[in-house]
Amino acid sequence: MRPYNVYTLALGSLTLSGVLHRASGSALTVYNVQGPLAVGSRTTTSDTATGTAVFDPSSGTYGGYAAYNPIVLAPPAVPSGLSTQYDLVLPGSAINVQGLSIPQSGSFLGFSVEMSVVTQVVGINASFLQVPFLNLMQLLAQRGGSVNIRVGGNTQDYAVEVDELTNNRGICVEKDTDDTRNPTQTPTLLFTPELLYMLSNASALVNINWWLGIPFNDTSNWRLEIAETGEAILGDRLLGYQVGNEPDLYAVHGHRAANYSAWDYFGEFGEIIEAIAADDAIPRRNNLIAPSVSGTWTPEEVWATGFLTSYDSSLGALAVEKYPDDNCAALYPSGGFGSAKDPQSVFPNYLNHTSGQLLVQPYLTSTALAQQKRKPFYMFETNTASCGGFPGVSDSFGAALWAADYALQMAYSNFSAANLHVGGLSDSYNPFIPPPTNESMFEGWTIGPVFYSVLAVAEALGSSNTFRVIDLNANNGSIYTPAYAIYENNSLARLALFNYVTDSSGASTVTANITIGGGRTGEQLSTPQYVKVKYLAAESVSVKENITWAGQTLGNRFAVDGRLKGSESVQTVQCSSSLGTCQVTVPAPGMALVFLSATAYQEVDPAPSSTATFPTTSVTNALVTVTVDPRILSTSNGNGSLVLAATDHSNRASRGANRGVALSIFISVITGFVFRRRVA
Ligand SMILES: *[C@@H]1O[C@H](CO)[C@@H](O)[C@H](O)[C@H]1NC(C)=O
Ligand SMILES: *[C@@H]1O[C@H](CO)[C@@H](O)[C@H](O)[C@H]1NC(C)=O
Ligand SMILES: *[C@@H]1O[C@H](CO)[C@@H](O)[C@H](O)[C@H]1NC(C)=O
Ligand SMILES: *[C@@H]1O[C@H](CO)[C@@H](O)[C@H](O)[C@H]1NC(C)=O
Ligand SMILES: *[C@@H]1O[C@H](CO)[C@@H](O)[C@H](O)[C@H]1NC(C)=O
Ligand SMILES: *[C@@H]1O[C@H](CO)[C@@H](O)[C@H](O)[C@H]1NC(C)=O
Ligand SMILES: *[C@@H]1O[C@H](CO)[C@@H](O)[C@H](O)[C@H]1NC(C)=O
Ligand SMILES: *[C@@H]1O[C@H](CO)[C@@H](O)[C@H](O)[C@H]1NC(C)=O
Ligand SMILES: *[C@@H]1O[C@H](CO)[C@@H](O)[C@H](O)[C@H]1NC(C)=O
Ligand SMILES: *[C@@H]1O[C@H](CO)[C@@H](O)[C@H](O)[C@H]1NC(C)=O
Ligand SMILES: *[C@@H]1O[C@H](CO)[C@@H](O)[C@H](O)[C@H]1NC(C)=O
Ligand SMILES: CC(=O)N[C@H]1CO[C@H](CO)[C@@H](O)[C@@H]1O
Repeated sequence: MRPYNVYTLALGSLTLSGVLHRASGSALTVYNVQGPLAVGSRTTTSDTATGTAVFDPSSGTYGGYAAYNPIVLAPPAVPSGLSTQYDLVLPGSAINVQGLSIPQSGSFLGFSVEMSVVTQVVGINASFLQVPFLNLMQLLAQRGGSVNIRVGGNTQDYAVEVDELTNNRGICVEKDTDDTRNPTQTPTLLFTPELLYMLSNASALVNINWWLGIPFNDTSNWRLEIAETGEAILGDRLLGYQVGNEPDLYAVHGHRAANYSAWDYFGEFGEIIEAIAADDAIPRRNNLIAPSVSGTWTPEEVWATGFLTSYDSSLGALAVEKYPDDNCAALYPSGGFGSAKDPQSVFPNYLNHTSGQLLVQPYLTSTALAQQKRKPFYMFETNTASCGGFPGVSDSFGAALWAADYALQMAYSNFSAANLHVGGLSDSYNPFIPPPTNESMFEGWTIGPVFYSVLAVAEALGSSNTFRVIDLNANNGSIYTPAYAIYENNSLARLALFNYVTDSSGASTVTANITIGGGRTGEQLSTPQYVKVKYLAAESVSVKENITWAGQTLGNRFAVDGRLKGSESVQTVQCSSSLGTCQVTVPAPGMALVFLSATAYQEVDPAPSSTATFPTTSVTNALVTVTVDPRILSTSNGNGSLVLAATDHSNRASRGANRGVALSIFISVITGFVFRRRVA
């Protein structure tokens, strides 16, 4: 691994001697992560990356970017009376199972990228894509078939599409810095169609599909340009348009009158539908996504307006947005949110099965209604906590277990997609984040533990779009050891077994005794001779580092290029034919993904040699030069104009090397793209 540079060492010394040490007690409080912000009275419970943080080693608390906060909390104590062995007697055939979900796709768990952050994570413009991003997405696409990403958030409502940006720096999105009007500090974003070309070019390399949002701030002057250009440029890659982002917070944010209600939203939605209908440049009129309420209004309040009946033909999907908690008081100390929550005391809220169940409960009526209306139902934006997340919680291994459990709970509850929010450097919950711009010459990316949840869920739900999920209420309903069964094409294929407990002694390792079939009529499947098991593992729920999926890791902070490192380790568990059981252990903490048949396993296990990612090649010192292997590009999804048929890889590598030390990781990406264009 590359040595850390000075910045990292400075951070390291602060963290290790100072903050980290105190963090092992319980009273550590991390406030003002983002620096003071001048805001109005109430602000936001949803997330927008705003402001910049100042790294201030002289202060008692961490003042750097929340995305790299060094806080490590104490894991909760081992619960008493944990039952460490339980039976799972499961029908092999779905015919004998009550309550399975609707069929799910491996892209179920995707991402929501704040519009203002898209040029940090996806690319700068259409010819400058972030290779670590492509690699990460490719890991998911290989497992789940495709990746779905929503580009939007608070910033989408004030975004303006323009032909050209005035301070042309080659970046396709720009903040209008003169704009001080917005009370939540949601910046006005200016973007060019190049943004959409950029997304399209990413989709030509990796199987990524996109959701966008139509700005909704100005009902007398709809800005439909994104819908006009979006589909023309993205074609089938465009999944739909969100119309209204958390309208239930518009009043609180000062974006509408204080009495703004679900009825007002209903009315405005009707108006934009008319505007779209009158716009010949928008070919599809059935792909709108609404109402995206965040809990201030219930979905029922919106349904009560007749929304679903009135707008049936315009709606492609229904959606809500929800974070289980918020860290607003810490983020906006004078924002009227009361006193800041202590991350240590909220940590246990994420470390049990109840969290995901409570999160989906308010939506069960709506997911059933959505099925009746034949519309998918999405959790369009979510993560551990709004207003930046809780440092030490949102970026812990515990959050990875939480997000995987929550996602499978949503899948079981008949949601059809869920998007983990990527908010930027001011947030501690990012699934992935590039280094700050001024560090991009030296550093790699940083992975949030919740990225591993997406990887695990993509594997659990596979790529056949036939997977159905059920919460097994396992271990007599223990909140610490939930388990899900996943059926494919009516046959039991996989199990996801969790253990939220941290116990290095091994005494809390849980064993599931799995029996399949059990003599039921019509059962094709019985307990197999062996099962394959992949573990999501780390030392404790508190750690941010050394997290592994099937023995491989993406790397620690600033060390990620988007490829899994180390050799894959998949356990083979022999089953007992005399007892008819397979005993699978789940470490404390950890998650086990159990593959119950050779087919179930082979489907998601790309042979390492066929792992089609975009390799980076280290050439000089601490610098990394990125090259894109043409064999990989030509076998990757899509067949866009950027894809090379064949080129000599060594040639490419030497081109990178020739550019020498002054080149950043990103410049090399350009080399790749420019080069491709020349030869294409
Ligand atoms: C699990 O299986 C083992 C070995 O067959 C047995 O000793 C144990 O009692 C079983 N556990 C439960 C909870 O049934
Ligand atoms: C894309 O960004 C790169 C890197 O900043 C820049 O060199 C290039 O000119 C930009 N392309 C366009 C079309 O602006
Ligand atoms: C909506 O946003 C646009 C772009 O930021 C701005 O020009 C316009 O004045 C806003 N309209 C309202 C009613 O807020
Ligand atoms: C809501 O408030 C606005 C002024 O802020 C007022 O014009 C309007 O009549 C009010 N609507 C209702 C339904 O009270
Ligand atoms: C489990 O999680 C729920 C919901 O987050 C929380 O209210 C509860 O206190 C947690 N239970 C324990 C024992 O930590
Ligand atoms: C999900 O939908 C299926 C099929 O309609 C239904 O049987 C099941 O009860 C639903 N699950 C939940 C948790 O609502
Ligand atoms: C990057 O910016 C941060 C925050 O302003 C600063 O602490 C750090 O030293 C800078 N790094 C470099 C290499 O300039
Ligand atoms: C299962 O849980 C219930 C309620 O928590 C409890 O009463 C019962 O004793 C438990 N059964 C076993 C076998 O542990
Ligand atoms: C599931 O069914 C589909 C369609 O019948 C078939 O193409 C696919 O191979 C099946 N998958 C498995 C694992 O049986
Ligand atoms: C991660 O693993 C490495 C190598 O095993 C070890 O040196 C390091 O201390 C670990 N880091 C943490 C935070 O556990
Ligand atoms: C890709 O595009 C090339 C040229 O446009 C075409 O010849 C080739 O058949 C395409 N391949 C696939 C797999 O679509
Ligand atoms: C496949 C694809 O969308 N290619 C686009 C990449 O971006 C350029 C603009 O820079 C477009 O011209 C291509 O069509």
